[in-house]
Amino acid sequence: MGKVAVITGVTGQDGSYLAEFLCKKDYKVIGLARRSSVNTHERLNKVSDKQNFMLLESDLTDPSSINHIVNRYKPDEVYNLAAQSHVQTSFSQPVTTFSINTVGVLNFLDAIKTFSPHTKFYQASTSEMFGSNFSAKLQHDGKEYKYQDEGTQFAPNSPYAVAKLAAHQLVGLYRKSYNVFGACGILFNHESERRGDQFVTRKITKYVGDLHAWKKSKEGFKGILTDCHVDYPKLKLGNLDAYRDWGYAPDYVEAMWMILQHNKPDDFVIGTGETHSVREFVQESFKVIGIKDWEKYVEIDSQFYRPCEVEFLCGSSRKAKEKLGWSAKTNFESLVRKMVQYDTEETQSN
Ligand code: NAP
Ligand code: G4F
Repeated sequence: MGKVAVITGVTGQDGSYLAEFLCKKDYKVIGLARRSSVNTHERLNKVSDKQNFMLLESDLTDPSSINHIVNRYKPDEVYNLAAQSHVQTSFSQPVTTFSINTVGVLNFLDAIKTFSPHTKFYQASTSEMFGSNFSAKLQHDGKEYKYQDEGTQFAPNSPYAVAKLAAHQLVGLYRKSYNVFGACGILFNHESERRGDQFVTRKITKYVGDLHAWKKSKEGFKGILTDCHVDYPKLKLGNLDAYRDWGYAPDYVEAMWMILQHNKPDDFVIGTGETHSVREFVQESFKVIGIKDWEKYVEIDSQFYRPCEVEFLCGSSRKAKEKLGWSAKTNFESLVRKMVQYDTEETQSN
């Protein structure tokens, strides 16, 4: 058996892909999940019966459970992916968000310092920490290219981002003060067939999948959907003009692993370098099922606007490419197609 890795947030999108990735690399994988009154393990179908996968109950906000796990298993690597990860929720639940996203990280860092100083720690930092800031350079065609990289100043615009920035800086502090191998991946938005449906991409692709099924079930359906008559509930969205750099989650969990294999603890921006608006995501999703006049199906609803927005994100991963050999493999169009196709399929097995 290879190294021992602990994954917090293993029931989430990234945690489940990372568990599969590390199991294939012959790690002994210990996934941590908090107690729930309902089953939250549906994303773990592909690893739950693997001999080298084990699921333990633990809540990130409870130091005794974290101390126990770090002390008992003394893992080679910890991937801290657990979080209250929904930005809008952080405005209505700021204290919970801080408790999980900052204090939870501190619980782990301190446990490593005290019980297992050799353990390498990966922290799931986020492009949200940049808030409204970006860097810019002039391209050959005279146009300005706006991006964020490791040199861009942080200016968080939500309780979520402030909490994540505090955690990011705590990792740096434990690295500097106690020599803990703590590294952060500053990941830009990454999506997949397993993305939670509160996030805008999956909300859109699930709607498009359901609409497609409804259209198909209608009498006389012949294939391409050009019907202009809409008598189906509308898709309610907030700000369509925000730009995000959307990548594919399985590509990104590989970057997490590469970050911990680097010869020193460091921070890396992980993104595709391409940015699209929410509007473009909607348009592209409807295009997959043959609908051009998508506006007919979409309604703007102010409840999905945030008190403070991040308008533009586009990650330059030059450092990750040079030092880790990582770059995104999946482009925007392929990502949207994968998600829509999954949500239009009757048998879903991803
Ligand atoms: P996700 O699907 O929302 O998963 C979050 C995970 O955290 C879930 O397994 C959740 O468990 C767990 N969790 C929440 N509170 C917990 C607690 N108190 N104790 C233990 N576990 C807890 O998020 P994701 O998209 O996979 O993202 C993974 C990490 O990367 C997060 O830290 C997120 O903030 C960060 N990030 C994500 C992106 C992105 O675009 N996906 C970009 C940058 C950074 P339950 O199943 O019980 O809810
Ligand atoms: O899908 P979102 O909720 O993702 P957001 O806020 O960018 O956060 C995600 O990515 C971060 C990395 O940058 C992660 F750290 C974080 O954990 C999470 O994974 O919203 C994307 C954009 C926003 O501008 C939002 O205002 O879509 C806009 N939007 C418009 N209508 C909507 C909606 N967002 C949601 N969730 N729901 C809507 O109806």
